[in-house]
Amino acid sequence: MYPPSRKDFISLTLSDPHSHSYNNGKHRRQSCWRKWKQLSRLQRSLILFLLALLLIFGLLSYPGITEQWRGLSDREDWLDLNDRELKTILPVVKSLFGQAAGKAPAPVAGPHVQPALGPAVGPEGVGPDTGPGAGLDVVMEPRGPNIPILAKPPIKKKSFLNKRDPPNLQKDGNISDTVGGEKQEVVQDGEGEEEDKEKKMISWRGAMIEADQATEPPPSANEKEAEAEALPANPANTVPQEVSTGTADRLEAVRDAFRHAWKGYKDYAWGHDELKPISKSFGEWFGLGLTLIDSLDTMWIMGLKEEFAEAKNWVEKELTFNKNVDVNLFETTIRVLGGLLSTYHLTGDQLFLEKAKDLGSRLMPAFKTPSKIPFSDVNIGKGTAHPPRWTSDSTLAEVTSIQLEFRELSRLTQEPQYQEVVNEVMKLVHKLPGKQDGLVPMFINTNSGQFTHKGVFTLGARADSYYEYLLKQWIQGGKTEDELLEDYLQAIEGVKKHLVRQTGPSRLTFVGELSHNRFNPKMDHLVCFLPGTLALGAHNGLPGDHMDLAVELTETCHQMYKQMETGLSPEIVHFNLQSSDSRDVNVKPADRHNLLRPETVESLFYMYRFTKDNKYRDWGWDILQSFNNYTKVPGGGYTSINNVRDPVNPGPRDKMESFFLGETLKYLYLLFSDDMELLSLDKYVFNTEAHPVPIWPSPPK
Ligand code: DMJ
Repeated sequence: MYPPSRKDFISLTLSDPHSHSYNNGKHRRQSCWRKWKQLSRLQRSLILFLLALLLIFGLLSYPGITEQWRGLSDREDWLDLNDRELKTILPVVKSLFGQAAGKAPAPVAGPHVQPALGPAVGPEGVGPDTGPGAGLDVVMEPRGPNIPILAKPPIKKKSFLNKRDPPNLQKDGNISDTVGGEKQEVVQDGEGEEEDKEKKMISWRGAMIEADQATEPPPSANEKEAEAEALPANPANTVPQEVSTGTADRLEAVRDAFRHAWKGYKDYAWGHDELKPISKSFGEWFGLGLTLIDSLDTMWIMGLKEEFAEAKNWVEKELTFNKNVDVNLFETTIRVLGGLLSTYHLTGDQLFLEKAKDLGSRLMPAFKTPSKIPFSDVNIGKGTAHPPRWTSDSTLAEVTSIQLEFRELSRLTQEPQYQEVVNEVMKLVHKLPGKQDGLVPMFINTNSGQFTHKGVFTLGARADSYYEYLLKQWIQGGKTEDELLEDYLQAIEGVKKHLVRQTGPSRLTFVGELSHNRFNPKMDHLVCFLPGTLALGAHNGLPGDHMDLAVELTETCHQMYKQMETGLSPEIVHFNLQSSDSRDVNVKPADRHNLLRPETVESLFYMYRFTKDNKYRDWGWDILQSFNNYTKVPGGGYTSINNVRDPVNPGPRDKMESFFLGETLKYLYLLFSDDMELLSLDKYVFNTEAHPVPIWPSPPK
C-alpha cells in the first residue's frame, strides 16, 4: 500500500481511456492532480462552482442546519419560561413511592399467580349479562416449569428480507421530518403556499403505506363515480342532526353508528382487514380480520349480542394464525392480541385466550435480535422476523407499546417468556443515553440497541405510546415498578420544559416538537392521547399540575375540531405563536385529512370520568355529529376523508380504519355512559388500541 503523500488535493475522477491498468491510489491521485493543473482556468472555475452548488444542496437538505438558516428566534424565550430542574421531580418520585405506592420498590419478578377476574361486564343494563363464561371467576392453572424460550440470541448480521417495500415518506408528514434528511417545517402558517396535492400515502401511527399497496386493484371509473355519489356533497344532504342529547339517546346514537359501520364491514369486507366503503370492497393488510377482532370487545360493551355472536363464530371457525404472512409486531399486538385478551376478560370465553396464546407465541421470533430490541416484522407462519427492508431500526413507540399485552399474556398463561422479553426492552431503554430530559428519539437500532436519529423529539407519531405505556404499565403492575414511574415523571417534565407552549391569539396550550434544539409548533392529532394519559396519572396520585395541563390540552384538542369547517380535526396542525395574527390553528394542505382517529374522544372519556364536567360529553357529541355528517357512507361504513376544511367536498378516501370501531366508537360510548363501573379505570387499563386489560391484583403481603 502506498500511503498518500499529501492530503491537500481535490480528488476528482476524470475518465481516462488510457488508464485502465491504473489501480494504485497514489498514482491515480497524482494523475488527477496533473489533469487538474492542465485544465484551463475557466474549466476549473466551472468545476469548483458545480462542487460548491452540490455542497449547498447537501447542506440545505440537512434539517438542523436548514433551521438555523431560517432563523427561528422564539425558542430561547420559551425555554426560559418553562425551565425546570430535574431535581424538582426527584422529591416527587420519592414522595410517591413513599405515599402513593406505599411500598418498597419491588420489580415485577414474574406473572401474578391468579387473575382475580370479576364477573363479565354487562353494559348499561342492556348488555350481555349472560354469555359464555359470564360471571365466572376464571382461574388459570400453572402450566409447568417457566422456561424462557429466549436464551442468548445469536449474534448475526442483519438480514433484509424483501417482504416490505421501502417507505415512501410523506413530505409534510410526521416521519419525513427526521428521516432521509427531509426538511423540517419551522415556520408557521404556509397554508395555501403549498399545492393541494393528491396524497398517495396513508398514515397510521407514524408508519406510512402507499394506498396502492393494498391487495385489491385501484378503483375503476365506475367505482370513482360511485365514490362521487356516495358521500353527501354538503351538510344539507347529510343525516339530520340528532336533536335530543339525553344520555340514553347519545348511547343509542353511538350504537347506531357502530351498527352502520358494521353493516358495511359485514356486507363488503367480512373477515378481511378493512372496509373500503365507497368502492364497497375491502383492503388487506395482514389478512387477520383486523376490523372484526378490533371490534369484538366494543360489541360486547355495547351489548350488540347478535353481531358479537357472528363475529365470535368467525374467530372460532375461520381465524388462523398458521399462515405465511408478514405482520407488524406492534400493530398485531395492540389490535389482535389486545383485542383477544380483552374479549377473553369480558366474556370469560377460553376461545379468545387460546387464540391469544397461539398468536403470542408466533410473535416471539421478533425478539431474536442481537440487542433484544425486537424487529418490526414477523412471519407468523414461518417463525422468522426481520426489520423493514430499508433499515435495521425499529420505531421506538412500536417496541415500547406491546408490553401491556405481553405481560398480561404471561400472567394468564403462567408462561413468563412473554413478559421477560418485553420487560427487557423497557430495561434497555431506561438506561439508554440519548434522551433529553426524559424525551426519547423516535428510532432504535435492533443490532446495537442504541437510539438513532437523535435530537428529534415528538409526542406524536413514532414516540407517542412510549409515554402512554410507561404510565399504564406502572398502573397495570400495581404501581410497584419504580423505573417506569421515574421515566414517566421525567418525560412529562421534559414535555413541559421543551414542548409545551401557548398560541399567541387565544393562549391555547399545545405540545410542539423539538428538532436539534429548534422548536416546531406542529402537533399531530395523535398527541391528543396525552391529556387522557396525564389525567389518568393524576388520578393515580401523580402531581396535580399534570391534571392542569390535561385540562388545557383537552381544550386545544377540542379546538382542533371546532375550528375546522367540518367540525373534524385534521391529521396535523401548526399553531400560531404570534399574537398579532388572529388565528390559533393553521393547517397545511397536505395535512387536512382525517382518518377517523380516536385520540381526542379517548381524552374526553378520561376527562369526563375524572371531572364529571358535562362539557366533555358535549364536545364528544359534536364530534360524533361531524363524523355522521361528513364521513358516513350511505349503505354502510364510514370513510376517512381528505379535507376537513371543505364541507362541500370533504373528499372520501375510501377506507374505514379498524380503530374507528375498536377505539373511536368505544370511547364515545364510554364517554356517554353513566355507569362508572363499566370498565372502571380503577380496575382496568386500556391498551393503546382501547382494549381493556385488568390491573393486576396486589400480590399477597
Ligand atoms: C391506533 O392504532 C392506536 O391508537 C395507536 O396507538 C395510534 N394509532 C391508531 C389510532 O390513531
